[in-house]
Amino acid sequence: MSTTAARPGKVDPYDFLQIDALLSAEERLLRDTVRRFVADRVLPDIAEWFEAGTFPKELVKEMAAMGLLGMHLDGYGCAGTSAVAYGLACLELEAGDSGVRSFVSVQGSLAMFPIWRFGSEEQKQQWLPAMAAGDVIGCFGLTEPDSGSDPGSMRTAARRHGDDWVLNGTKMWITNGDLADVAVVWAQTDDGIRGFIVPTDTPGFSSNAIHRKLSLRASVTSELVLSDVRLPGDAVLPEVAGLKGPLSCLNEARFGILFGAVGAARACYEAALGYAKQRHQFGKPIASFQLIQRTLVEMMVAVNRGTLVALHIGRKKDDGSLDPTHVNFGKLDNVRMALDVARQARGVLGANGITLEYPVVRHMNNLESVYTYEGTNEIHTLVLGQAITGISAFD
Ligand code: TGC
Ligand code: FAD
Repeated sequence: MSTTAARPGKVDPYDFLQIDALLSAEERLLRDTVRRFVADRVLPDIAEWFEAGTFPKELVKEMAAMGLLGMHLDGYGCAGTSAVAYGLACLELEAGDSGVRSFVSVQGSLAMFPIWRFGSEEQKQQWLPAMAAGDVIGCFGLTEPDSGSDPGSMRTAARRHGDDWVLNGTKMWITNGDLADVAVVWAQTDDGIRGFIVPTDTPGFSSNAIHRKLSLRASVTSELVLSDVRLPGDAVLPEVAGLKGPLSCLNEARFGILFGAVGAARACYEAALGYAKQRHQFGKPIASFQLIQRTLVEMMVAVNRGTLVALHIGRKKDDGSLDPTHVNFGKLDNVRMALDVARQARGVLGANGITLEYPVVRHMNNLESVYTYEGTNEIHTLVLGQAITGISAFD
């Protein structure tokens, strides 16, 4: 019979459960490459970008060169990585800032994915290689001023005029809106909700940046206005009609978020652990106080648990056994976990916890958006409620 002796000091506080060992060498290499990029190119300037409310557009081509745009898609200039590899990239990017991960999520999972999954061969050839290369930036217009959690109630409409389509409506809270060269816009038609590829220089299309945000400040969020936007007949995505089109895209982006949120949580935990060991009060490091140790342990356990949940869901996606509701589970639990960890870390940092000198309050504020977008906490709860009871709370 073997016994496991306690080995105090032998565990790694930054990888307590040795989750690293569950990754392949290729996955670790990818993870380390993105982590280095974040350390070199994001962390030195992120506080300034956040404070100024600017997105670092200069990073787009660099992220494209690393294969991060549409990275889990095959062909058309995309890297074709596994789902887990895509998740790990999102985790590392969001350990830098949710805004950087948001850019990658929207470009790859919300703008490129619908073209890749539901587009014609001509549409794929026209748009995907340029988007993977970062030469064309995309956005995804689903939400409207009066239609958020219930996208089926959208008012934006596309009507046939001869062979053309004419779109009218307003989309709200659109990530990358002002940066975008192309928008994937979802609109009501006589055949139900359809997706349209809208070049943003089409007459009648305009975007207005949303200012005064206190969250995701290093990310562009916009209103899109479509006023008699006339598009050729082949602007519609031919392979899908109905709400399942945009909801399929959300599965992809939510998958990136359930990994990404762990990155933000990890960054907050590591900041709190480092701070607690060097900050002295009452003649000793605050890390020596039992209440602070409990807080640090709660954070550490939460981050390890969230990482395992993400990895499990990622492995299921890769082996084809994933149910979409597993993604709802991961988005619900990992984002609320990350927000909770960020708030605990902020407390450990005391007054320093409210400044941009440390990453914690920036992550905490960002996570308030992550909690709301891609389906709120309540929406994911109700989807899971339906999954386990068989009763829809939406009908
Ligand atoms: P419901 O009647 O349940 O379904 C309508 C049709 O859709 C199908 N479906 C799905 N298909 C694929 N994946 C899923 N997860 C799906 N869930 C449902 C369903 O089978 C049905 O198909 P069919 O063929 O029978 O017509 O739809 P509902 O109207 O009751 O709504 C369900 C609900 C509330 C869960 C859904 O509307 C929802 O998820 N609402 C939340 C909206 C949301 O998440 N919006 C996000 C906007 S994009 C964004 O936030 C980007 S942030 C980006 C960033 O910066 O990172
Ligand atoms: P509402 O739907 O009005 O919800 C308000 C409150 O009511 C929430 O707490 C909600 O959970 C609750 N609620 C609603 N319905 C129910 C119910 N049936 N039962 C219980 N509670 C309920 N959208 C895009 O299309 N593209 C983007 O790129 C994009 N980027 C975004 C970026 C940012 C920074 C933000 C903040 C949002 C973005 N969104 C985007 C919009 C986002 O998806 C919506 O904000 C989200 O879906 C919620 O919609 P809402 O804000 O209208 O809230």
